[in-house]
Amino acid sequence: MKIEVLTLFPEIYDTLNVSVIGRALKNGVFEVGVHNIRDYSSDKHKRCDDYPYGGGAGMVMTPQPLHDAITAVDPDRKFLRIYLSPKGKKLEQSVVTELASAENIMLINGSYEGIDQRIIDLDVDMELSIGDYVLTSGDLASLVVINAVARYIPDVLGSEASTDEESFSQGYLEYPHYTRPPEFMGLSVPPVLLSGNHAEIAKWRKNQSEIITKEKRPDLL
Ligand code: 4F9
Repeated sequence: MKIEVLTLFPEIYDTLNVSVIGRALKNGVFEVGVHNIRDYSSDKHKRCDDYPYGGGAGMVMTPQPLHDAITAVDPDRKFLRIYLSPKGKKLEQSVVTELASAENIMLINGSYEGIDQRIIDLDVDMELSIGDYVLTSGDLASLVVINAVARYIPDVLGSEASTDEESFSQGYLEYPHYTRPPEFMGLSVPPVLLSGNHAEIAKWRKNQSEIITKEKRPDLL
């Protein structure tokens, strides 16, 4: 998979070079290209924002640098072009797995009050929100999308890790985990997990998933 990111703050994406995602990028398991929208501004001061028509607070990103960046990076419209916005479709695990099946994804990041609507009308395939709150730019949302999607690319997670028993994968929250020691600060590991009886362990985990989901997220049931 190739992900192209358009942003005014390319340094934010330096954090992609650490941990699980950093290892996958270093190994070429997938690719992320980061492009500075400012480089495409034809303004003599490289400006990318201007006052909103109709008045009001804040600035709006002008269409020219965005349109030129988008069409330079994706001249043949091979990318699923996503604009990160609180007005978008809400990101959830089912959307993540859908996106993971795309070959090419472009993440377009607005700053300030947002981008000129004509860019959304002309150049964007999908608006995506990571939740009902406002950020200073779409970039942290893009990092969330990259991280969540990358986990479904083969070879990103080590062979020990799996996406099919975790929270949301079967419509339930995941069961609790324990490791050594068997007793910590007076709290014991549930004995069934030490029993070696795999059928009983599976039954306990399924039951725990149901109890926890009912208690914490009844909306999922
Ligand atoms: C994007 C918020 C996606 C939530 C973009 C300001 C945003 C956002 N999900 N906030 N710009």
